[in-house]
Formats: sequence, C-alpha cells, structure tokens
Amino acid sequence: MSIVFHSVLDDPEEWVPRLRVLLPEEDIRVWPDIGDPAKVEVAVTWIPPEGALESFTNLIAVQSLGAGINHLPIQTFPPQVRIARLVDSGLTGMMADYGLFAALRYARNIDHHERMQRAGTWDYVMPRGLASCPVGVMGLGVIGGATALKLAANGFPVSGWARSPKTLAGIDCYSGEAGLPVFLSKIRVLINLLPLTAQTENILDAKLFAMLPQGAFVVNMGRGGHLVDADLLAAIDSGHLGGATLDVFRPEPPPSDHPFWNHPRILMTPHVAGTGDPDSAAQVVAENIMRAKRGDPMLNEVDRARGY
Ligand code: NDP
Ligand code: OXD
Repeated sequence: MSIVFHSVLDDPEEWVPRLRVLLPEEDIRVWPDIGDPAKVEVAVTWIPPEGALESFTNLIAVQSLGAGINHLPIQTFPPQVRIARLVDSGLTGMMADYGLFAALRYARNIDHHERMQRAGTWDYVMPRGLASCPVGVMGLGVIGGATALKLAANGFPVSGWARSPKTLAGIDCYSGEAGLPVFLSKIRVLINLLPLTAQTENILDAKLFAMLPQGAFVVNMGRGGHLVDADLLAAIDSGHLGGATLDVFRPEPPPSDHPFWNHPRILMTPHVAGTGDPDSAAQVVAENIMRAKRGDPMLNEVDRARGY
C-alpha cells in the first residue's frame, strides 16, 4: 500500500525526504509517479488534480496541506475516508504575522503615506499609538485565536467573533449571529480568518460593512468566497470603508481587468499570508498518516457536516 504526495505549491523535495525519515516503512510516492492507484491509502495534497482522488479506490484518508479544506472535493469522498486539515505552528505563526503587519500598516497610516508618496505629497498626519486602533478577528480557531493573541500582545485592543462562545485572555469575545453587530461596531481593522462554508460564504458583504464604523479597514486572509467584491468596492468608493488588504480571491488570480488590481485603497497579495513549514508540519502529517493507518481519529479531523 502507498502514500501519495501531491501539491502545486509545496515542494516534494522538501517534504518527501522528511516524511520518509519519519515513516521509513511506508511507500511514499510523488504525483504523478503513483504506481497502482488502488494501492493508495493516504493522499497528502493541496488542490488535487481533478478526478485523482476518485481513482484511489482504497483511500482511507486525505491530509490537506492547508488549514482550509474547501479546495478538496469532500462531497465526492466515501463516508469512511477521514479528512484532516493542516495545523502547523509554522503556518499559524506566519498567518498571525501577516495579520499583525496588516493591522500595523493601518494603525500607523502607512497606507495613506504610500498613496501620498505616489502623489509626491508631504502630508504630516499625527501618528497615534496602537491603543487607538481596535482590531476585530472573525474566526477564533487555531489561526484566528493565535492572531488575536499576537495583536493583543503587541498593544492592540482586540475583539474576536466565532460560532461558539470563547474565552481568550485579553480578548473581548463575541459569538453567533447575535454577537456580530456589537463585535463589528467597535473595530477599526477587521481581519477575516473564517473557514469557507455554506454559512460563511459571502459574509463580507454590504450588510456587514454597514455595521462597521466609518473609515474601518478590511483584511481578508480567509478565502475569496467570503468577500462580495462589488460590495467592498462600493463601500470603499463611497468613503464608508478606508480600504482593504486582500490575500485571497475568487478566482486566484483575479482576472487582469478586475478593479482590485489598480485600486489605490486595496493592497493585494497572492495568497501568501501563510504556508505549512515542512520542518514542523511533516511531523504532524506523519503522525496523521500513522493514525489513519491504525484506524484512529486523525489530528484536526474535519467535521463534514460543519464543513471545517
Ligand atoms: P479553525 O477551524 O481552527 O477555526 C475556524 C474558526 O471559525 C472557529 O473559531 C469557528 O468557530 C469559526 N467559525 C466557523 N464557522 C463560523 C460561523 N458560521 N460563524 C462564526 N464563526 C465561525 O480554522 P483555522 O484557524 O485553522 O483556519 C481558518 C481559515 O484560515 C482556513 O479555513 C483558511 O480558509 C484560512 N487560511 C488562509 C491562509 C492564507 O494563506 N491566506 C492560510 C491558512 C488558512 P468555533 O470555534 O465556534 O467552531
Ligand atoms: C491554507 C492556505 O488553507 O494556505 O492553509 O490557504
């Protein structure tokens, strides 16, 4: 039986030697050199080739190489196939760093100074400390929780919002639909770290933006499907929102004529907020392969009904 590694982004030369050291007994193969598809028990993948997983007729588990799993065709997997998302200290740390960067850029008016530099204008705006820039984090899971704590440790007042009630030291936590308006009403920088599910798709829309204070900024690090692009553009162009930092898009990359590309108040990055670090993540993946082969629950297994 075998394990197949496939990723369009993660370098197999970095991952597979580490996995082979941790799992010396396993036949670990790199797509497309998979041998007999019927022998594949575990797929370790980020955006698998269309139809590939269906050809693995004896598959017992899929380990995502990302924290999100919405890129996997989970509805096509037989019910016995376990699905695990990636939880990795390297990935979590990078994501929290990106959230901190985006919040600092707005808190210190750097976005404004970037625009002024391009206009050749010396515009002194009185700088303020981070205590005057409340940040709200949507999603208080592994990454959202770590991001909220890192922002608070750096001096930002931080609130957070999740599906279920949370207690996080120093974070003002809200939950559920009822908690959303109060959560949104207080923040200057909104950071989205939700998973993409049927409940969260299009959540960053005109209705939500209207609940944010005038001049607030939006940072989308979750998925492009969370954001209604036209609503964001309208909210920025009307002056209600101050701008946005976008790391994720639908599709990626957005078409070359998409208004985001040249918008003076939108900073785009090409889905680089975070990535699994093979040094730390290979151990998590190896542990999960062993668990799946033993028939034990995997770490960070996806609840198919919840969608994350
Ligand atoms: P987790 O599953 O650990 O956390 C998800 C959080 O979202 C939980 O707090 C959960 O609430 C909350 N949530 C889910 N559904 C809802 C809802 N309907 N209403 C309110 N809250 C909800 O995920 P991670 O923190 O590991 O990852 C979050 C996302 O970040 C990923 O799914 C991915 O989309 C994105 N990501 C992006 C990357 C990038 O490079 N841009 C890299 C890595 C991840 P509860 O705790 O109550 O269950
Ligand atoms: C992830 C991502 O989900 O990189 O890990 O987007």
